Amino acid sequence: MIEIGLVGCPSSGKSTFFKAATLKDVKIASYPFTTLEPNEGLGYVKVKCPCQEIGLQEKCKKCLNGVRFVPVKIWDVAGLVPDAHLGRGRGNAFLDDLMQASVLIHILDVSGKTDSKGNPTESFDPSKNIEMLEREIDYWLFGLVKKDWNELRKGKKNFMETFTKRFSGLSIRAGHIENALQTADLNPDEIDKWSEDELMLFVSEMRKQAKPILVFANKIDIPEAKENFEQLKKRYPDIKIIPGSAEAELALREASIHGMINYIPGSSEFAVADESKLTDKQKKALEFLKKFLDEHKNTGVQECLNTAVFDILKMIVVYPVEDEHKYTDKKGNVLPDALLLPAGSTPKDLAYKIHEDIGKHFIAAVDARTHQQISSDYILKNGDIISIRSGR
Ligand SMILES: Nc1nc2c(ncn2[C@@H]2O[C@H](COP(=O)(O)OP(=O)(O)OP(=O)(O)O)[C@@H](O)[C@H]2O)c(=O)[nH]1
Ligand SMILES: [Mg+2]
Repeated sequence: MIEIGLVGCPSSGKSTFFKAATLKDVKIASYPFTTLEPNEGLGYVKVKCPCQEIGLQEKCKKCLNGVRFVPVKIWDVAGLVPDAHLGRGRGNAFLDDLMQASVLIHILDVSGKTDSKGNPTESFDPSKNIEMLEREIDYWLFGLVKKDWNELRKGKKNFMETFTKRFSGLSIRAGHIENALQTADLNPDEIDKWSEDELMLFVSEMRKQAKPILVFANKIDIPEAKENFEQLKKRYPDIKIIPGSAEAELALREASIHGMINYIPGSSEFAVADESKLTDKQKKALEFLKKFLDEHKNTGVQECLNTAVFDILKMIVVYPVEDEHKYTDKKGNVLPDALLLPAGSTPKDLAYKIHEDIGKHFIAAVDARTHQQISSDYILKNGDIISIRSGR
């Protein structure tokens, strides 16, 4: 399953984002280091279910009016502060917990009302935290790389072998390491001549490759946040920055669970179920949320998850079925599964994703829309509905 890590300074709203996305009951508070142990939960990316297009909307039990939610794993950890690599705050060792994630969402408080340590302040420049966070992650990786450095310099270990092994649990693969070497223009055979700065450059490139970071400009509901967000966009044109409010998404999701409103995560509107049952306080809160959505279109939380998975990781959704005529599994469930696969995947990759045995005994694949057999090197498209024939 795709794993997404939430990182950021204390009190930036990581747990609020996590709770809004997963509905797991985690602690949220305005003091730094509310979260110490990592929280792990299921969130969802939102896609259009193909059931409508194939005329099976009535029979599809897996979507909400044509909106399908595909699960992803989300991690929420302790806050990262400047000089965490020197042991400040909670240090950076907890990054181990979320580094299986293949993409990171930096939850950044853009209101300017908390500093890098999560303490209340006024007019703090949030851009300071963007580079700080990258630097602290780099220092953490640098610490791991240094464990092998001496032996590598003495030629006692093989570079690729050592690092692919050291980083295998962190979702950093050989391709990431090779690309980092190339971008940094460094030759592993000359590692004995690398300076510490060059080693850091390699680490930083590896982080960019293996742990791309998307920024969620949180607390946009606070008036000062808008100006800060505009400044950030100008200053970092190459970084994807999505504005929003985790608190607004959480309030909408909770109101929805309690039956007060009908709200589909990521929507720009909601409908009040029964106005006569609302207290004055609830009415006021819902008015605030309506105004927020009118102004900002959405809360940004769903957009962040979708951007991370589809724009940054470049995944596609494929629907495996057993009966390509009825678009069902053996039990008759319409479009029973929606699987996330990297763009460029083939039917055989899909077979392996369904089950190792199905992959091993793969015979052929059929495109359920056309009923045509597709070749084993066919590149799957987003939204494909595929039946795999296997000799298992
Ligand atoms: N105004 C506003 N406040 C928010 C928003 N999101 C979170 N907060 C508040 O920010 C404070 C910190 O939220 P948390 O979710 O606990 O922050 P965290 O990043 O998990 O903090 P640590 O676990 O201490 O690192 C809480 O008081 C939240 O209610 C938002 O979108 N708008
Ligand atoms: Mg927290």
